[in-house]
Amino acid sequence: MEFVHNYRDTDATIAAIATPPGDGAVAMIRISGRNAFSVANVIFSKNILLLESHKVHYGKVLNSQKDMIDEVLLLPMKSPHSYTGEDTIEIFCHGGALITKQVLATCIEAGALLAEPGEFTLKAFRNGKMDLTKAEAVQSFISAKNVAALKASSMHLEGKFHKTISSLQTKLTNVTAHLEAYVDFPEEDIATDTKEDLLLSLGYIRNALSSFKDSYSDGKKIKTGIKLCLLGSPNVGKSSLLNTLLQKERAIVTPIPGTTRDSIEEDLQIGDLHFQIIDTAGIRDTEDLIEKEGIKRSFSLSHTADITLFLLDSTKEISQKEFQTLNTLCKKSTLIVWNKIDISKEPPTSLDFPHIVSISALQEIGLNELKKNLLTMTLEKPFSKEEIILTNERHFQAISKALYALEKAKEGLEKNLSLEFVVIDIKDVMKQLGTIIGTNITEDILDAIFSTFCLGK
Ligand SMILES: Nc1nc2c(ncn2[C@@H]2O[C@H](COP(=O)(O)OP(=O)(O)O)[C@@H](O)[C@H]2O)c(=O)[nH]1
Ligand SMILES: [Mg+2]
Repeated sequence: MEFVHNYRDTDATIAAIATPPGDGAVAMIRISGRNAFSVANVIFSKNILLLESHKVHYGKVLNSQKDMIDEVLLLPMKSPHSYTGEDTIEIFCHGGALITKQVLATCIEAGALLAEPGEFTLKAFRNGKMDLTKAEAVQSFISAKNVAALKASSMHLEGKFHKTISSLQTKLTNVTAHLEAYVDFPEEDIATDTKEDLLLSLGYIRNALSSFKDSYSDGKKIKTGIKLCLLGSPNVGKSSLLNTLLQKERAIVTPIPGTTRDSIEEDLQIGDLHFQIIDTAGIRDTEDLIEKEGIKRSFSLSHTADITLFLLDSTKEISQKEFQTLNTLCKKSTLIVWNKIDISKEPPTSLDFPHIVSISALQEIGLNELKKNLLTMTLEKPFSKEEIILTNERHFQAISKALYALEKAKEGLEKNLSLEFVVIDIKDVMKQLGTIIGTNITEDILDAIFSTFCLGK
């Protein structure tokens, strides 16, 4: 067997299993880099160099003793027409976890290096196959837990965010060019018309950046999911509501108060969004140590939740304890849920809360109204797949810094500060925006971004 030596430089030849771990029908091993074809040639039963690119070829993977490991389909892709832009080989083998590992081990034995997380996409970025926003969107796209996250990342994948940031960069370059002309001739004052035009441009850029920044509060929730906490006295129907929403008997329901003592967390899909719903121990005064601890947890879970559903039994008057708890809740993020309306006529008390619904967890009445309330309470703006939404913390940080520098530049120009300083601030804005699309980025930032990727991507 002939060995090909690689060093971990940008065109190192790397290999990884690209399909998820475990047994499956088919698995895929990907090799990319300068020596991808020679590595594949060592392990494949046919001469790769004679095979047509971008066509699938049947053959066998052999180990160094020429024993057959698996019958496979092999897809060679000649540079630059591949995901990474390099010579790439994709091997489709039987999807057994052991077989897949053996095929990969043969590739490594033949000289490929084991890929690090995100290394294929890093190569694609380095080779100009995609800009940084697109590369990052690949990971969000794969890890999307709900339709909204999928749609939000597809906007980035299509390059719309990149295009917008690039066009803002062009505008900033124009503004800088104008200002620098004046910096070179300090004896000349900037014409009022020109100054107005420049301020207008900066205002336009500020608005665009602001709306990106604002979108992050929704974007974060879309990406990570929204935490819902069920809170209320014992026996108001919290566990019944959890079960009804999940459409399965997840939590134990009994007429005995204090049944739920620990919190139960489950995933729930409503509309395009993803929620984590937490059932908690009912709040009451008790001497039971375990229940006491459970109640303490109920409160702290409610404090960290995005939305608290405070359940009340509509057949009963509100208790002193419930009034106490209501006073501690944030009105904006609390949904008051009057339960058991199947056996009551009307909620007994009117409450000064903006979000209130009446339901029957048992008879499944009012659940659509409850879901509608949750969706409107969650997002600042109704989700639109046409709009760019920031879901990435790194982008949010860069936009925030850019916005800060831009405000400074705008103020400097308005107050007739020395234009040199204004130019410095604008260049800072451009630098921050550059880190988003990857024109101005250091190796350690790249490392941080790509190390969060899954292996084989
Ligand atoms: N009639 C009626 N009973 C309900 C409703 N929701 C829950 N219950 C009953 O109330 C009791 C307590 O319910 P549970 O879900 O365990 O309350 P939790 O202690 O708040 O979790 C059980 O007997 C349920 O069957 C409802 O909407 N209508
Ligand atoms: Mg319960």
